[in-house]
Amino acid sequence: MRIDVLTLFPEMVEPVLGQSIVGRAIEEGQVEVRVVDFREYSPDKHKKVDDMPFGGGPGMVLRVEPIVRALRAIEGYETARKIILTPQGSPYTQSTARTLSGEKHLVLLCGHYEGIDERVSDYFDEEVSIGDYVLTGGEIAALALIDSTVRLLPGVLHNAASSDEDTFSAGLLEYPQYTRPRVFEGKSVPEVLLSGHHEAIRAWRELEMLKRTKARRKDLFDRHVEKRKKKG
Ligand code: 6GU
Repeated sequence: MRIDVLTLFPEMVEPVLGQSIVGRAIEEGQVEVRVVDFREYSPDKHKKVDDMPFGGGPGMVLRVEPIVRALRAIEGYETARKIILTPQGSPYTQSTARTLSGEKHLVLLCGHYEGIDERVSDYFDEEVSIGDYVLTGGEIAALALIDSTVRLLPGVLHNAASSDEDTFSAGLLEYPQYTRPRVFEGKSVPEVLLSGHHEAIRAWRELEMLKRTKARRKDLFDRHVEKRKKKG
């Protein structure tokens, strides 16, 4: 997979990509990420990338020319899946990550300031938001999208079972995990996990997933119950 990130803050993105599982995937060549500072594509001599909104109002708006020029400089941009990161986008979910992990080439545009000139959207396929809160820019959202997508690429998670057991793949939150020591400051690991009784452990974990999901994510719990009803 190839990923191009269009941003005004490359130094917010680049160092993060070198770390952990994504860093290793880049080193191993499973993904190639390029970070492009679209300020370099501003057509004017002051390299201005924003301007006042037509119609008035607070803040500044990202101009269309630097973005479209930077996009057109990306090799193969025509066939890439082109995504704008903005709080105005459709919600990003694990299912979006699964879909994107099947793409050959992604282009991610990080918005900033009050917004992006609406005409930019004609050059992109979709707009995506990572949740109902406002970030100062799309960089952290782009990193979340890259991280969640790259970990699903074949061979990136060396333990293949681990992405199938993900929280949202099953539609439930995960069960609680424990490791050594067996007792810490008087807090014991649940007895069943030490029993070696595989069926009892499986049943306990399933119940914990349901309890936790019901308490924390009633929306996911209700959907899970509906799905089970339909299956009969
Ligand atoms: Cl994609 N961008 C910004 N600026 N804020 C966000 C977001 C994106 N998703 C949630 N909040």
